Amino acid sequence: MTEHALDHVGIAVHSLDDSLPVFESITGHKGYGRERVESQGVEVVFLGTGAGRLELLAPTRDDSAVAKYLAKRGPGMHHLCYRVPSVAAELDRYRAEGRRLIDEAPRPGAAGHLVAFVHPKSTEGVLVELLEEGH
Ligand code: CMX
Repeated sequence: MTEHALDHVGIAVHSLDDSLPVFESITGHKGYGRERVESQGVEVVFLGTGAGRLELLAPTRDDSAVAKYLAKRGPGMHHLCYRVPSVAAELDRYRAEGRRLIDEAPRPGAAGHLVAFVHPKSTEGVLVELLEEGH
């Protein structure tokens, strides 16, 4: 079995302006890479490096996945993102295991990385993001 490194933990928040200082205080890291990802209806910012990296996500539209999550569950852990050599190959593997894919093919995510999401109902209640190494 191939080992996959955790790239980041995604945390849903209502407002980056309000929540970033809280997580800067918790982690001791300054936020960086703040960016709007219009295709996902989110604005994101990252903190830290390595396996402890966090991505804060705030909705930019009422109909976005993160807005729906916040309305239903409030702020909190939203997803785990794993780095993989090939998102397409990993999607094939998940498909072969009978898991429910949100993205049938890799697509561009934050910072131009190739990503895909797997439905939390087929991964023990945790939304999984796959991110291609080097892209
Ligand atoms: N983690 C765990 N469970 C989640 C979840 C999450 N992040 N989001 C939704 N769910 C649960 C819901 O609570 C619900 O459970 P119940 O049926 O037991 O109540 C179930 O999944 C289905 O939820 P839903 O409301 O019917 O479906 P949604 O329309 O909210 O869609 C999901 C859920 C995961 C398919 C959608 O959020 C999605 O497509 N996510 C992938 C894209 C994404 O999250 N983008 C933002 C991040 C972008 C980035 O990092 O750049």
